[in-house]
Amino acid sequence: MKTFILTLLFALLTFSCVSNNPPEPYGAVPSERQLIWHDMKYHAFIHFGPNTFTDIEWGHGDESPDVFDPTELDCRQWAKAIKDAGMEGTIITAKHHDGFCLWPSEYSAHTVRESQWRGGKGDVLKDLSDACREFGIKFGVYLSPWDRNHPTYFTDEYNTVFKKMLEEVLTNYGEVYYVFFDGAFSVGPDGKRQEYDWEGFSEVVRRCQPNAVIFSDAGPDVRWIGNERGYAAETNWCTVKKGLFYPGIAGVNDQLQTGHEDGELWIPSEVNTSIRPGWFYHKQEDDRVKSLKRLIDNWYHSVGMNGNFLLNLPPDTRGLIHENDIKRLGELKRYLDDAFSLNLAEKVSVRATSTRGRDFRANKAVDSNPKTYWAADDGVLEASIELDFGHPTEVNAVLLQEFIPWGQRVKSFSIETQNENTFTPVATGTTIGNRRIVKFQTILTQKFKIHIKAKACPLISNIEVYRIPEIDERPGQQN
Ligand code: FUL
Repeated sequence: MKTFILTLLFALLTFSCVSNNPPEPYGAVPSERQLIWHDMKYHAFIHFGPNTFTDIEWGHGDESPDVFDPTELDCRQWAKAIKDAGMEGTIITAKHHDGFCLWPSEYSAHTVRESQWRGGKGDVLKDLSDACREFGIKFGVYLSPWDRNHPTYFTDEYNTVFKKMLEEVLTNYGEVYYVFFDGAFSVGPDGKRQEYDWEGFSEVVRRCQPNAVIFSDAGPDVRWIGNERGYAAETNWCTVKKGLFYPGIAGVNDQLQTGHEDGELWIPSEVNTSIRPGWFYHKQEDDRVKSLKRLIDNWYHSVGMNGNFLLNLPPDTRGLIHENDIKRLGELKRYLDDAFSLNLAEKVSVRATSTRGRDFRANKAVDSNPKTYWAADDGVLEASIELDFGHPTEVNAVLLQEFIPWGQRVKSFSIETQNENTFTPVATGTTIGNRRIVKFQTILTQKFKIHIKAKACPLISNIEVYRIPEIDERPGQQN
């Protein structure tokens, strides 16, 4: 997906020159590490552990470590599959709710060291982090604070144990880009709940891996999208209100979906789902890998709706990603390569109803995102950008990006085709944020315009236009 922004900016420069200063940031803005995450689109989740072998989803923590015994474990096969799929990173369940550690932790007796696998000498995190480096993908970890095995769980001491485990994982395997804290928990027999030291957990991550983003239901860097089906909502703000969300929160899934228009914190959404019905591998699901149509739908409802797509690929009892899953990943990759191969906006001429006087470049505060962008003048909350292809052209999808380092501003937009002086809407939407892909019925048109309404002068860093292959758009089918 190449940007046509320079063409756009030059065209805009000739149009009007009102203000020469860059716009002020508006509201909450992303941190440097969040911007790096925003620049990704698609990454792999790996659920692997005793559950893979006991054929259940939530282990009880009392399973023998010996059940963990992959016969052909090959993390290079995972890394290759992930790389070939076009994914940019992977996050592995270093410790799921059963407490079993995929590395030989000094702070647990329920680990790979106690298993028969490789005579107790194996370390899955070592194999995977090495393979990630070899294949050029980022390495991330999932740790469940909920631990159904550890003898100190339900005591204060457990927080210290968990922080020590975190330190091991975050110092022994090189660069870690992502730490995923699961929100699931249990209540003890006496109604007791473990009080987690969330601040202390974050402090360890910041100290050991300052560039890693921290995920939980509530952030602090990335929030859960509120469902596990892989669907963001039409309206998706990166901003959320202070003091409302916390890890393990229930009953606010609709607000996790949409975020809050006037939220004071920048906590964008991760859209996660599994390629199969379960998070862990189950043989009986070998023929229930999600259909290509469903995965395409998830793609547009995550990457195309201001989120990133975190797709789970559970390795099987051999310790390999199953052939059926790899085949489907390849089909999705081919679809995406084909759909986004030709950006029809590269050669358009562009006009806007309001423009500041120069092509602003991100300053030092946003070095990782040195994009140019178009901005309407201060106080202009409604503006149109008109595109002219020069000849009738078939189009059915538009990709829009706001320049988010200065905040999320657009509240709504419409895409309208122009015939003489009449504009006919072909699609409408609400938020844009980091990335919004809008699909509509294929139209033949020479000109169209994007009409935007925003909370502060809009900043757009990219517009791309495509004629993508038609797909059945019914969302939410099970397979
Ligand atoms: C949930 C867990 O309970 C599931 O097992 C899975 O790990 C999913 C991603 O998060 O909270």
